[in-house]
Amino acid sequence: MAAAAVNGSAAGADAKAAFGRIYGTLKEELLKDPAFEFTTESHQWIDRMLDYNVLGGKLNRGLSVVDSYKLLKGADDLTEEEMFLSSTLGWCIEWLQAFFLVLDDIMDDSVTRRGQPCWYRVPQVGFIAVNDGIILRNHISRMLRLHFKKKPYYADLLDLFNEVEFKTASGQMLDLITTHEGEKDLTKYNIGVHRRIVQYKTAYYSFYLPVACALLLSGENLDNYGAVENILVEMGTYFQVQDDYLDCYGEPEFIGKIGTDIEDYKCSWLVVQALDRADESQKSVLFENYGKKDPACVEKVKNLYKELNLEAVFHEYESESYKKLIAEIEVQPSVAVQKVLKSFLHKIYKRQK
Ligand code: DMA
Ligand code: MG
Ligand code: MG
Ligand code: MG
Repeated sequence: MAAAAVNGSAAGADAKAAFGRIYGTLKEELLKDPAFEFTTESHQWIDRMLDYNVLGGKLNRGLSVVDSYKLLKGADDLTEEEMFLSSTLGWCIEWLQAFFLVLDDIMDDSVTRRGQPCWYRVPQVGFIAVNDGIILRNHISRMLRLHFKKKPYYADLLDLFNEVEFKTASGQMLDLITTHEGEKDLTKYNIGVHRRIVQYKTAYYSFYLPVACALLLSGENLDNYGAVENILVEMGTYFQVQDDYLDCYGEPEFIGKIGTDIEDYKCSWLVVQALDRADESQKSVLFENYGKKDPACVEKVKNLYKELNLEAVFHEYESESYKKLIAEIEVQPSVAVQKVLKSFLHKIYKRQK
């Protein structure tokens, strides 16, 4: 591949556009996969399914691979090949996210995602969404094989994606089994339970994975980056607390999804904070109304959150987490690594969606 430099000084929008063009290439390759004789119909199904589920998000995770790689290299200018490979890994993470979200929305009984109906709610999709999720996951292996098989770090890359996928699925299991119907017991919810769920279901794939991909691409050995992993897992925990907060306080039109945590009896950061602060009569309001579909019950829970001033509790948590993370980042020996971590943190600090 020609080593023409991509203009790295271009603004964020340009970087996003360049990243977006690589999606087109990857999709085309997957669609002409020689392993299958696609009929026109199946071709169109995959094409539409990919556009519907892989696109439309913020692309934070995917773009972070490219940004992190640039910072580790210490140069804004990437060769065409470096740009292509880092973007491909970024898109693999976006595919992984699409795979988890398609299935998460079924399990959470969600209605909208990224401003449109959840994929399984689209007429003629329904349970086919389960298999589409599996196809999305399998596409990752195919993209990695096509573009990285000859690389010395290929085995590490496969191992990384496998490990992170396992952690995420385990986190999803923890998230789902704590809400078991018939065993509803709010007293089992506490900050330790919440922490374990969110680290596994969100932090590894959303934060550790993008940086780990950039490190492997830079020829690094991940065994030497345990401290970086810990910081990224902390950052991911903070990110999921924001997600829990937005589930209740975000505007659905703006965040693109309608919250379901109260209805679903989730071990959300908000309910954990409420339990910590509620007196006996407030606790009984929670016990009676949490985890019910009835909008009047949901409203009572939200009113209680207001009474307990959870918005202020969240804002306090937000600035405290930021300060703690910055302090941990600043003791990292490598300035390039510090830059990678700070850049990621600044993408999410005080996010509104
Ligand atoms: C999402 O947790 C975790 C994964 C692995 C998709 P969630 O159900 O709170 O996410 P969302 O609020 O986006 O449905
Ligand atoms: Mg969900
Ligand atoms: Mg979920
Ligand atoms: Mg959520």
